Amino acid sequence: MSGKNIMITGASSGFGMAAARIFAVTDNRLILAARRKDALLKLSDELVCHVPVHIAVLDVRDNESVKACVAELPLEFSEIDLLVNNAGLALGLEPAHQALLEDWEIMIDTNIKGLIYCTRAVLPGMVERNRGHIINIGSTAGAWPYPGGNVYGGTKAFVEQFTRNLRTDLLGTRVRATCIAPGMAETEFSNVRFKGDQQMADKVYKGTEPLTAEDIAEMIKWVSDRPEHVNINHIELMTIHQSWNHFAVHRE
Ligand code: NDP
Ligand code: 8X3
Repeated sequence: MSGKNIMITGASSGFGMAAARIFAVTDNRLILAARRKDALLKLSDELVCHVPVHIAVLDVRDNESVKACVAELPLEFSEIDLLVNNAGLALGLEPAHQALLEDWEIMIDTNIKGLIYCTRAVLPGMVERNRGHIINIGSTAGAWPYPGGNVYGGTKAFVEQFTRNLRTDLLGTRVRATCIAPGMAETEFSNVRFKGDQQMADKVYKGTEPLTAEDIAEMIKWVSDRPEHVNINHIELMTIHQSWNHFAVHRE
């Protein structure tokens, strides 16, 4: 099979948009999902001269919208071969005792519940056809703690372990599951985290050469292009400007 039906959530920006561009090649068909209709339309206009594109304006937190989107896909898009569960966000960097509960709820609803809604909507068809691939976007924050990472890191740890558990449930099928865990990458991510404060967002990347959205898109494509009997379980990547820290010690 040459082309694939590829659904990418969070395609209006960052990794998702770069992945849409990299997959806009011969015989693929793209389903691009996000909340911002204008950004999706603009991207669709750019890509539709290369491949068929279906845009899905939806909030992944709304399970009814997710189910309807998948159930009502035009016939040529309806058999999804690859789902890239990428939609997600961090909100705030305050310590746990000061963070806003509402921010925590939004991260849980998006990064965990949204991801499982999309998975649950698409997976039965993949299992029935005995082919398909779910690529979940985790984060280094899911494995490595940092101050203020509290619930964001927790949601990405969920993505990590959920991906492993998916593959164990899928054993005996030819449906693949992968978690890609990037470190810091310059996208709209920090602007969203700091609620529109671009100066704060810029500080995150200042003096470094962060990963780019294209770096992650290339990784998604590479994982997806492996022969069908090869399941990449997990990939973690960072810019060479980032590493782990030593244990922190508080001294009186
Ligand atoms: P961006 O902010 O650039 O993109 C996030 C995308 O998610 C947007 O397209 C946004 O679309 C979409 N999205 C957010 N909430 C929802 C929602 N409720 N429903 C539908 N779509 C939604 O960030 P990145 O590209 O960097 O982030 C993509 C993923 O990668 C996220 O899961 C993030 O946690 C993860 N990640 C990011 C890293 C980084 O440093 N940038 C590193 C590691 C992981 P819209 O607003 O139009 O809905
Ligand atoms: C995004 C990377 O380090 O801001 O997941 O958590 S980080």
